[in-house]
Amino acid sequence: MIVTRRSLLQIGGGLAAGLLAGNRVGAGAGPVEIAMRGNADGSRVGFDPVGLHLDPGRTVRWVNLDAGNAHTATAYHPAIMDRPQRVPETAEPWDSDYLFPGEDFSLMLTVPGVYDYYCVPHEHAGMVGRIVVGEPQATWSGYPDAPADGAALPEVALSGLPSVADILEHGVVPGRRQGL
Ligand SMILES: [Cu+2]
Repeated sequence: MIVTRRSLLQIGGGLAAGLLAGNRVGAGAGPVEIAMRGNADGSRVGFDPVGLHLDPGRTVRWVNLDAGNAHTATAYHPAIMDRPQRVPETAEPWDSDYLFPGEDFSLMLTVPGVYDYYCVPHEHAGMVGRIVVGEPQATWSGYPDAPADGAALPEVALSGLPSVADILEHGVVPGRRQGL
């Protein structure tokens, strides 16, 4: 897993929306963008898309397109604020730290599996996301809806995660964008 430092945003526009036409996002092209969106008072926030199916080795770039709020993209992992592990066992956890409006954070995902992540200040508002890397394997059984350690996420977070089946079927699952 390779992390690059966040950098100032250069808005290309419509990159995430452009993914909606396709199925699984194939290897080869540039970073796949996930927008961080929100309204002025932070009561409605989210990742868009909220679900992605990627080939191993693809880079994801979270971009804060929300003018009014800082956001993070943070792996569910015991090493980061002692949360339940919801990324593949051999994957390194990540935390983007706070991204202010216009900032972004990039990460290459190489280990196949299901990655669940959240926004530290907005998990309580259901700001979570899920990325599936590679083809499902039998060794994924029980994951991610029954983590081995039995620790549960807040209901608002669990209900915000798209199902693995939906992600595999559609490749890209758009986030909630009404009013954002
Ligand atoms: Cu947030």
